[in-house]
Amino acid sequence: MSNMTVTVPDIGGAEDVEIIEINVAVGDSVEQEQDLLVLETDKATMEVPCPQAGKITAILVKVGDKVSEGSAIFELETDAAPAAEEKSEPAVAEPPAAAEKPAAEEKPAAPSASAAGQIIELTIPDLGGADEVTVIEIAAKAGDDVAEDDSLIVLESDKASMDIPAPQAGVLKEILVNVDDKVKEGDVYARILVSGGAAAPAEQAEEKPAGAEKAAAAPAPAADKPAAAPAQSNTQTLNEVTDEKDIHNVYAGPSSRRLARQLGVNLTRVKGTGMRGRITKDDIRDYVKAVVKQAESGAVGVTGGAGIPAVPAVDFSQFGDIELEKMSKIKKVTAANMSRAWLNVPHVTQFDEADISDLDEFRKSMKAEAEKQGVKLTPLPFLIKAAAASLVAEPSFNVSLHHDGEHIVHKHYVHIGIACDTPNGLMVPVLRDADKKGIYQIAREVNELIEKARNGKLKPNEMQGGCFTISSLGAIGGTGFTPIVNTPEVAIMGVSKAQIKPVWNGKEFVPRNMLPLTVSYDHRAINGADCGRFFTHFVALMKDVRRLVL
Ligand code: CAO
Repeated sequence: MSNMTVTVPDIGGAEDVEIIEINVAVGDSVEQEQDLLVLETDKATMEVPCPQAGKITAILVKVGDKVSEGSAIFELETDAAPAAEEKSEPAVAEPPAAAEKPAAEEKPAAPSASAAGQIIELTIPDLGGADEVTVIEIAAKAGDDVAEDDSLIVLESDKASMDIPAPQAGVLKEILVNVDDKVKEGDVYARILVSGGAAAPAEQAEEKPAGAEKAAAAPAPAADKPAAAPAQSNTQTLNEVTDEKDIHNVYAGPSSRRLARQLGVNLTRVKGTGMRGRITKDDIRDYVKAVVKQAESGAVGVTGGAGIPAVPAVDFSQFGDIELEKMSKIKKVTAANMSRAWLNVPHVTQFDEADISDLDEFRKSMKAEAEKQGVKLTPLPFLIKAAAASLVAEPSFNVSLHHDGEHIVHKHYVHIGIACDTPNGLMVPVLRDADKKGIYQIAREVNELIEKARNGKLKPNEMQGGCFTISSLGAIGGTGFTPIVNTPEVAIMGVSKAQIKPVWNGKEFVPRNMLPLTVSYDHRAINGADCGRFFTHFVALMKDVRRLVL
């Protein structure tokens, strides 16, 4: 049994490096090479491993302390004979695997003043002895204006992650590596058009036009062999991160951690979308945007319902095999819109059926003619036309709530949204002035909008300004559903599959083609009687489309 003082190993010459995590407590039994604490510089995180197995008897530092090579950090009781105590010194001084030297922490030297206006190649700096490392994040793209020190790419070895910063401000011309690429010191990873003229050792970043063999925007050479930390997976799935105390398990690079600190973001609450769930700077920004948006929507007069408890995170892998699929942007936006509408709008859904026997007969009789004109005549254009006419007849439906919560916005235009199922998710293109258009024109324009939606070609203005949405699952099936109001609209129609049903005509049951319909509305803006009038009018138009021309 002997005691030894564990000191900070060679960290590549970095001074006053901050302790960001302490992973052990007094009394803990530790293995050789187990992570004891994590250091972080501006550009790199480093794990400091235990030089040999034993028991922690004292922790001599705390999170936030600044340390350098040789700083005492722990007292360790080991099983080794006292004589071995001397041996413990080299174990620390020559750690088996302390964090890789934070090569990127040493700022890559800026190109020479004469490089201003020139395109230079940026190379992977000294990796502190690591042969090859993986590119795990591309933090900028061609065309970006980057400031000096902005992170361009992030590299990761088994033991450490490193931001590779821009040596000087400029316009990024090209990134020559991809995520997952393996790189080594000296590899060219980007080309940058230097904007400033800050003087710096010219040899650090030679100008390409000058015919340099190899640009070297590398940081100062690492004098020492890096210490590598013990192997430890930093992989952290979202579901595992549930508590503040998990902060040291959060998988994020130094620049992300720094940004989180600057913005006061608790990283355990941020979902990582990078490789293996790594939290990127964009994830932090998205998190902040979402929080701000949520806070703002809660402050608007017509909304409410704050303080809804979050659904607890679940690690589904404990129940069986799973795989994570990244949601498309559209699906994420839809999810946010749906939650917002569901939480803010007091919904009422009314049900009815329209007898479309005559309409369907007429439609089918016109199909061939329509096709000659390049128009696909489904029930949808008739539904749109009838909805537009009903909005004109019942203007109480053609409104929105003003965000001040004190006004109703009456619309003197009739634009109809069409919920459209696309490979990327649900989109709602908007047909403008539907009340002023004939069935063929509506059919043609709607088909164009649907095609654009499915090809991802819709422009933002083609998805804006709707007064009322029609969501048709008629081609798929079902007898009815309760659609969610597409805010800031106040009503939406759900169309299900038409079926021949026996209908009592006063004397006998006759087979009629009945179309099941629902209308969900925002009860703050619309009352049941308004909906009754609107819906009855709509159903009457569908039963006898001749009324549409009246
Ligand atoms: N009852 C019976 N048949 C119907 C019908 C209905 N209500 N609606 C459409 N059909 C028929 C059409 O007539 C067509 O058959 P024919 O070619 O023989 O005439 C066939 O079904 C296919 O129609 P379609 O789907 O190509 O075209 P559409 O105009 O009916 O619908 C669109 C277009 C964009 C609304 C639809 O394709 C779609 O994406 N719907 C999904 C909407 C959605 O996901 N909503 C979200 C639900 S939650 O709010």
